[in-house]
Amino acid sequence: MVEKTKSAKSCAKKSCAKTAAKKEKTVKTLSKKYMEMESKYGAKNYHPLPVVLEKGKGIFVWDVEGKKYYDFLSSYSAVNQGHCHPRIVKALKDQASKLCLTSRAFYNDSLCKFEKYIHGYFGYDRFLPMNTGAEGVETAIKLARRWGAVKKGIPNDKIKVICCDGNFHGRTVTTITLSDDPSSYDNYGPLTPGFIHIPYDDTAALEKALKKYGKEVCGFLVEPIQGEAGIKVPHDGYLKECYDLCHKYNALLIADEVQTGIARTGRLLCSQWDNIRPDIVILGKALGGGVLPVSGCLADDDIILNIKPGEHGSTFGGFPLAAAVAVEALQVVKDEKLTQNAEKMGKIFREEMGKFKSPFIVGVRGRGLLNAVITQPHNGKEAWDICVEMMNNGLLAKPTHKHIIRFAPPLVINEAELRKAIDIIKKSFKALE
Ligand code: IF1
Repeated sequence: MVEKTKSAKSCAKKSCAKTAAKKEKTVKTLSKKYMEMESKYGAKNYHPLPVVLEKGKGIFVWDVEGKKYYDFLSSYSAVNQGHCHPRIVKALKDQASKLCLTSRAFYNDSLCKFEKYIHGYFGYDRFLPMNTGAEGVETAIKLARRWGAVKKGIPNDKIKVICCDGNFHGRTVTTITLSDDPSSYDNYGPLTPGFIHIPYDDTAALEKALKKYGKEVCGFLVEPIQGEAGIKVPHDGYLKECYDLCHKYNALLIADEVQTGIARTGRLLCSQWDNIRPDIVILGKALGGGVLPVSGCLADDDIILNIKPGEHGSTFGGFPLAAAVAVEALQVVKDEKLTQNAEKMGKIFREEMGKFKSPFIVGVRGRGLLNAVITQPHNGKEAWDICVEMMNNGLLAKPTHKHIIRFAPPLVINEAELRKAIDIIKKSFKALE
């Protein structure tokens, strides 16, 4: 009997191991199928983490095998309100059942309400709606250049915009011209003239450039915190110093708040940390509530009214569906106090990760819920390996510039969820030590 039980047991153990292996194999099969499909038919302009997502709700996403993950990327701050927010999805469905698209050849009853709402929300005279963040940046550059030509009297072929090393403003030919990362601009042919590069977080460099080129400078384009560069938080007062310098030399301060805006850093706009009101504010990402690309520029009349009818636009810019979604996306930020929550949760994240000792970690930085852990290779492992380990443990994040891991969950995360996520992060670092 004993013998039999033993063999029965070992057989049971073997079969359950086989089932587990089979399940493991099955578990991988569906993901593998989709990844191979993309590998066969898709352009190869990305290198995603090996996870295939099919559902999102709040701070969580699920892969095609039903595994649940904390989303700590939030589609690079486009999902601040959480995945598939019920109110935002409802606004989308309700509008979609009425009227989706009219072009700007005609008026509609959705865009005007959005324009009035966002005027009252941020306190600028007007809003010029576009779709992607890059289009928002392009629009801001055109607004500033037009203002420079018409209001400052800069000769058309002399107009200049100052921008910062380490920036990320998009992937169009002009926005890659702003980049100092060859992988962004190399081998794409001639780039757009009229840009001056200076170091980020260096007021003296800005003053020097304005002293030299000031008469031809229409604007200074800057991210209040540099996202792609690795969540680079400038010194306190940097933006205020830049704002004062720009106005001293009659140039516009253009804040790219595509990633830092809409409550992400613990203020409605990151610029508010320095109590300044930029001359042009570029919005995108979370303006679309994580369901649609909605972007655009906020500015006052003396800047925004220099572009006349027919001189700029976009088929989908501010279309009824986007307008309805964006109003609800902004209202959710207010109703659910996401700005305050981002500041509170961000402090907990930086405090906990700041105390955590790991041979991989050389620093933690950020503002609100836009944070990064700066790592160094250890034990032959680096940031990518940590992200794969976190993925296996149920949390998604991705490195930028090889060694910097960005952690940016949806702003709806509560303290209990944040602490559980931090435990997963710590466990993953520990596992690779
Ligand atoms: C990708 C980066 C982040 C932005 C700022 C404009 C745009 C972005 C400050 C353009 C977009 C996105 C692009 C996205 C990954 C992500 C990103 F890694 F590319 F650099 F967030 F840091 N201004 N950033 O961050 O907005 O046209 O994309 O709507 O290209 O995969 P977009």
